[in-house]
Amino acid sequence: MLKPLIEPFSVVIGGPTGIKPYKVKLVRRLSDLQDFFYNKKIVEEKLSKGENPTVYEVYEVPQKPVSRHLSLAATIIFPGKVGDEYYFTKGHFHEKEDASEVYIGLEGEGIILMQSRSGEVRHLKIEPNVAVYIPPGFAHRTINVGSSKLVFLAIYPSDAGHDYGSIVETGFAKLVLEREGRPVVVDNPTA
Ligand code: PAN
Ligand code: ZN
Repeated sequence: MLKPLIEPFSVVIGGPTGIKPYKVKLVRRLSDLQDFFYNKKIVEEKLSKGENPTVYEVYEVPQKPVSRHLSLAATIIFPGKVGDEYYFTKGHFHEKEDASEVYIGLEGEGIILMQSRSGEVRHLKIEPNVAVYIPPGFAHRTINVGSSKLVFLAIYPSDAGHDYGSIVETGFAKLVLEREGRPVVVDNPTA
């Protein structure tokens, strides 16, 4: 039987939401990331003073979660740090182990940290005119190491799913910290 046709569509890249139009907006504030930054004391201090800045936003055009579809999402990570640790996304494994992903840099400068289930770590730069391939089996987190917002487009199988729990449990083996005004990738002492 023929599968029903999905209407082709396009989005415009750029502007404050990264893509337009979008279907779903997600906002991640400091309080949502409490379990992810390594210096939990600083997070607690900020939150107790009523500081709860937006760390990143995601604007998605999801499709039905079936394997023949691809979803699009723009992520905007604002510039900032918790102590010396740059703002980042939570990071996740795809629930579907064979799901890969492509990120395309649109604005700003960042680092994508990738880590396999067996602990192998890779990191690559993301910036405008750079596309990064994230192979199956690598958890991925994006870090904004610049002084302006980092914007990138993600294209991924719609049924990939997001496993955040493993990252909370084990943490990434590396942290991206500011040292003398520059980003460095160092071992995570708490992982
Ligand atoms: C991206 C991410 C997005 C936000 O669209 O979901 O950058 O990061 P977290 O999901 O880790 O909060 C992607 O990798 N989708 O699969
Ligand atoms: Zn992903």
